[in-house]
Amino acid sequence: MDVRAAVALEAGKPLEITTVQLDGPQAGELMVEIKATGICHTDEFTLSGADPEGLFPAVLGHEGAGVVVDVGPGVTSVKKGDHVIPLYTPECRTCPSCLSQKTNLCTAIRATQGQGLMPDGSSRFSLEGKPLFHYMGTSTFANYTVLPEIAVAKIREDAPFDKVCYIGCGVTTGIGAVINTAQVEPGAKAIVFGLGGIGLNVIQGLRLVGAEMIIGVDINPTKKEWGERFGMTHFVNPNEVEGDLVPYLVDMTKKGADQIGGADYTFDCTGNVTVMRQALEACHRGWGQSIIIGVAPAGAEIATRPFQLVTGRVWKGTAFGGARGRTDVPRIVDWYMDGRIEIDPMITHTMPLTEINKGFDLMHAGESIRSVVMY
Ligand code: NAD
Ligand code: AHE
Ligand code: ZN
Repeated sequence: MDVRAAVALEAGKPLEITTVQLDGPQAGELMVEIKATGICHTDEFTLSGADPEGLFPAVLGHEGAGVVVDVGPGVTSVKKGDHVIPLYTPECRTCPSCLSQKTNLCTAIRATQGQGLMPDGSSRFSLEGKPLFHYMGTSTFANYTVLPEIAVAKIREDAPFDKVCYIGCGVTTGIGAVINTAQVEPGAKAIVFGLGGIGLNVIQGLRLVGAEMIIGVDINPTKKEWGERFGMTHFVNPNEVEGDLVPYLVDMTKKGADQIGGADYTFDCTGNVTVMRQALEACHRGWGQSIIIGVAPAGAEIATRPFQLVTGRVWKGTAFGGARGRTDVPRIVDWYMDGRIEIDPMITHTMPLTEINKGFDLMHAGESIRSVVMY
């Protein structure tokens, strides 16, 4: 069938809004009418050519919400009419990773997903007879997409698509990094580097768990007001700090008898490897944990003196906030619907698919927190 899509024809070029062809769902798959999709920095990372796994031409997008319109043979957990959020981290519940209960990184379909293909090794999307690659197993920059059954979370029907699509990546990643990955305790001191669509959700996660000190760090001064809106207690613009940033941050966290200083938890939400080092080194000696959320370009590597780890600092990473999508995403939707977490103010811009490139321009200019395309 014909569907409308924003196609990434090649790296570094704006998306092309056009009609593409989508084949129906095969066994174990379903078709979803996407009602809304957020634009995450990771879409821009891949479109820019910085992603070592990036494939072109492809239908990008991984932060969607929509309605199941067709199911293939053997699909049992969802039916036509169900409201769903696509999952770039699926949850099969049977692979060794899912069964380990130690990770959310389901491995059931990761190999084909990384090749831009459905689990049977083929693509459902094509343009003028030539296959287009899927992206992160979701391809939400199309008004219809096909997904494996294990890659959707069924959600309640009263949840607004144009808001809960953000739970498909940004909200879950930020809040999950706090709750699942770092397991931050009440009273903790935390530093969040990068106050964009992810960092602000880390901040609201820290507020949710009762962190006492929440320092936000961003080179964009407009982010001070944004951070404070969600619970940040202190703001630091590295460009306004005289001398090294790390000792400055460590000093801020010194309190009472503890004159060593350093945060209990730090979060990198920039994807910049220099910032990742600062985040680790701003942790408290003996126990501070630094969580890497940002994704870094092909070829980039992190570095620090091993002494930083010898003296008890811990470097950890997180994908999708450690969330098991089919289990956790419906609960996060409930938290939003019950008013426990905020989403609406972070969605600063909405646009039709025809204007999706404007969403990328707003991100580049640092003017948006989240842009959402409404189909
Ligand atoms: P964004 O563009 O909305 O925000 C990035 C923020 O970082 C901006 O406010 C920017 O001003 C700030 N920044 C840039 N350089 C900085 C520096 N040197 N020091 C301090 N602040 C700086 O991006 P986003 O959507 O919030 O995504 C953030 C990162 O997280 C990206 O790398 C994205 O690809 C990644 N991400 C990872 C996951 C995951 O599962 N691990 C999920 C979603 C996004
Ligand atoms: N393909 C990149 C890495 C991209 C990456 O790490 N993606 C995150 C999600 S970012 C969402 O906005 C992720 O889920 N990672 C786990 C995985 O299995 O991809 C690269 O560097 O190769
Ligand atoms: Zn994302």
